[in-house]
Amino acid sequence: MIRLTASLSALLLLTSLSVAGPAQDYADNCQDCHGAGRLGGVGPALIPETLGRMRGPDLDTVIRDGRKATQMPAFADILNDEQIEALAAFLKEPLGEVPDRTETEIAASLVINEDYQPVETPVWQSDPMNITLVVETGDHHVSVLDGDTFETLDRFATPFAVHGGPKFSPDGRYVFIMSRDGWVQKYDLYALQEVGRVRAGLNSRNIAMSHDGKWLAVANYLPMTLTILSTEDLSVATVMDVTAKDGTASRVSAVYQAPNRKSFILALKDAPEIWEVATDPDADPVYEGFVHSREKGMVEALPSSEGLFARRRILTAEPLDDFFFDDDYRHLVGASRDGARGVVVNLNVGREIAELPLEGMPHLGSGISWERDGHRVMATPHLKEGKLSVIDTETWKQIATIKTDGPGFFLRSHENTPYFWADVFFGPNKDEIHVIDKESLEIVKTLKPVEGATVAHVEFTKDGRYALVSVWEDDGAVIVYDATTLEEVRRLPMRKPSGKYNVWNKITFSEGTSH
Ligand code: DHE
Repeated sequence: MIRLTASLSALLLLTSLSVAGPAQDYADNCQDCHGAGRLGGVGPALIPETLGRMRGPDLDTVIRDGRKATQMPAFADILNDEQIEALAAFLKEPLGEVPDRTETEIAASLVINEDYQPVETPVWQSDPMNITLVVETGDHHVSVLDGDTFETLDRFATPFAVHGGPKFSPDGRYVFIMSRDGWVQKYDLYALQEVGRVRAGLNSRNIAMSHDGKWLAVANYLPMTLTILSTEDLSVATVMDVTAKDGTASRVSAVYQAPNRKSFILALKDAPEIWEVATDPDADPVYEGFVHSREKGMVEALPSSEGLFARRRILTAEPLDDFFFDDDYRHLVGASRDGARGVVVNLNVGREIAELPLEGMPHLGSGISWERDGHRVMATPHLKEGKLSVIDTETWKQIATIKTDGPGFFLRSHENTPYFWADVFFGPNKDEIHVIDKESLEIVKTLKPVEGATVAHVEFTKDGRYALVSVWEDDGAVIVYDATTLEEVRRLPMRKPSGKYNVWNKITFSEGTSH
C-alpha cells in the first residue's frame, strides 16, 4: 500500500511537471509567433533543422535576453533559468512526426503584398542588368545595389535565414528568395517592392528557376518533397513526393536548373538516384516500368510520365549531392557520401562514367570553369582541406592541386578577368582571400581586408571590372575591389553579408559563377 502511494505520487509529480513543463511554457509564451507544433509563424520554426543554422548567441541566451533589432522579446522576467534551460532543450528535440505540406496548406500560406504596385519601367535610373543583390544574414535583409555606383536602391526584409542563391527571372526583373524555413519570397526589382511570399516547405534547401521562367522548384528536407510553384502568382503547380525506386522516401539535398536540358536536376540525400524533372511541356515520355505482355510474350517498356514535370530517374551506386555541371549540362560531378570522391555522371546516357579522387570533402556546388590551354577546366574548393582541385572536364582527370591557407567555401571568377578568387572560410586564416591566376594556377595575391574577420564569397559586376567581397560579420561590409589592380575602391557597411548576386552574371550563367 505504501509502495503504491509512493509510485502514485511520483506519477502525479511527473504529470504535473510535464503539464507545467517546457511544452506548456512553449504554448504560453512562444506559440503565438512560432506556431503550434513549433513549425513557424511570424517567427521562424523552432525545430533542430532550423535552429542548427542559428548564428550568434545560444538558444538559452536568446530566450532570456531576446534578439536585438527583431521582434523576439526577452523572457527573463517571465521564465526562470531552469525553465529557460528546459525550454531550449525541448526546442532542440526532433519533431515526433513530420507533418505533411499539401498543396492546400501551401496555397493557404500565400501572402500577397496588398501595397504592391506593378510598374512599366524601373523606378530607378541604373543599368537593370548590373543590379547586384547582397543577402545580409545579420538582420535578414537584402540590399539592392546599383552595380555602377554601388548606391543602395532598396533594402528589404526577407524571411528568416535565407540560404542558397536567389533566382532571377530570365529577364532579370523579378527575384525569388528562399529561407531555410521554406518561405519563398517574390520581389519586383523594377518596382522595388515585395510581390508576396508563400511557404513551400517546412525545412527547405534551395530553389531553381525553369528555363522559360515559368516555374520555380523548391527542394525540401521536411517534408520529403519537391514543390513546384508558378512564378507568376506563387500558386502551387505540383508537390512531388520524393520516393526512390525501392520505396525509400528521400530528402532533396538540392534542386538545380539545367536550362539547355529544359529540366530541373535533383540530388537525393537518402537514395542512390538523381532525378531529372522536365520543364518542357513537350518532353519525351520517360520509360521506367517493364511488364511482361501475355499477348506479345515479350517485355514492354511503359511510359511512366511525359510532358511537363515528367520525372526520370538516374540510378547511381550511392547517394550523391552537391553538384557541379559542365557548360552544356551533359555531365555533372557529384560528391560521394564519404566526402572522398567525386563521381562524374553523363546525364544523356544516365550513368556514371568516371570517378575523381577528391579527398577533403569537395564543395562541388561552388565549382567554376574556364578555358585554359585549349581545355575547359573546373576548380572546386574543399570544406575540410586547405586546397583547391583543378580538373580537366574533357578527360575528367585532376590536373592540379592548389594549396591554400585553409579550407574554403566559395570560388568566383568572370569571363573578363584573368583571376579567380577563393576564400579561406575555416580556421585561423578565415580573414584571407586568395586571388589566383587562371593560367599559371599560382596565387598572385592574398588579401586580408579586416584582421580576424571572416572574409568570404565574391561576386563581380556585369563587366567583371570590380569584385565585391563580404566581410561576414555583424558589423561587416561589402568591399569593392578593382579586379585588375586588386586595390580596394569602396567599403559598404552591411550586417553580416553572405552571398552576392549580379543579375547579368546569373541570368547569362556566367562561367565564373556557380549556377
Ligand atoms: Fe550553402 C549555396 C548546401 C552550409 C551559404 N549551399 C548552396 C547550395 C547548396 C548548399 C546545395 C546551392 C544552392 C543554390 O544556390 O541554389 N550549404 C549547403 C550544405 O549542404 C551546407 C554545407 C550545410 C547545410 O546545413 O546546409 C551549407 N551554406 C552553408 C553555410 O553554412 C553558409 C556558409 C551560411 C548560410 O547562410 O547557411 C552557406 N550556400 C551559402 C550561400 C550559397 C549557398 C551564400 C549561394 C552561393 C552562390 O554564390 O550561389
